[in-house]
Amino acid sequence: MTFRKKAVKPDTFLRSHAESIINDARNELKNPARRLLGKRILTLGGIAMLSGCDLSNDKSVNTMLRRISFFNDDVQALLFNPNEMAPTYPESMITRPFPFNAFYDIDDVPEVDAATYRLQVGGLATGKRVWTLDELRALPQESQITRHICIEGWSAIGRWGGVRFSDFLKRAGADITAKYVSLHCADNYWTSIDMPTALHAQTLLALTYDGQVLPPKYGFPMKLRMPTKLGYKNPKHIVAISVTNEYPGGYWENQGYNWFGGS
Ligand SMILES: Nc1nc2c(c(=O)[nH]1)N[C@H]1C(S)=C(S)[C@@H](COP(=O)(O)O)O[C@H]1N2
Ligand SMILES: [Mo]
Repeated sequence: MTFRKKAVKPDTFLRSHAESIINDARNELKNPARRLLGKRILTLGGIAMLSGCDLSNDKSVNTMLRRISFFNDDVQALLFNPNEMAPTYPESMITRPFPFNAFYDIDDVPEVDAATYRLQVGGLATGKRVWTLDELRALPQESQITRHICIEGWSAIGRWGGVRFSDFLKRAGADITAKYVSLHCADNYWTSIDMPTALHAQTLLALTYDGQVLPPKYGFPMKLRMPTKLGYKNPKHIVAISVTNEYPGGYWENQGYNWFGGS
């Protein structure tokens, strides 16, 4: 298996990842009334309760994180709680500048033309199949401040605004009993997600970053923002969405990254 960017050992990932999560946890655990919430914040999948870690110290958090990384996709899917929200943050905690990442350098970010851009909807959907940017902008918008966690060992908090993906899927007449939604990007990157995550209340077709039109480096004209999933599951520059029962894989997933990739 060949990685086009540096492959990071799970250990390295977990160590840096653990640090930010432990910080969140400490703040949450200070207030006993919020203990349960604190636990849920740490789970990245609600598995803390099942793994028997009390999450009161760094060691148990690390143990849990290690266990998460060995869970397979089916178990993760089974444990996914559609009603569990990823933590949100105050504006003061936004990471500035927000990091850029892709399988290429920043100079090679694709330029998508707003006027000719079309989002194609394919597969198991009976509604509108071609969307312009203006049509997407005309849908009800919401915004969220959440943490993006990259498997290469960094995390950052940002603010994204856009259309709730479940809302979009309903408008597109998607068959929400299908297993997968695949997402294809202008740079030929692609990924795919499970339907429960597609329908999660925090899954957003993001058109803005920090109140501005989504800049090219962060995925213009549109990315799928999922705070319940790791960075590589958050595709930028999406040009086509497909609803399907056939496993679509993904750019990094096909090179060994865990498919479920989240909580
Ligand atoms: N189209 C596309 N989307 C992508 C990627 C990519 O290379 N191409 N990289 C993924 C990875 S690994 C990360 S960490 C995030 C980085 O998003 P950011 O540049 O907004 O920080 O984008 C994800 N989505
Ligand atoms: Mo990433």
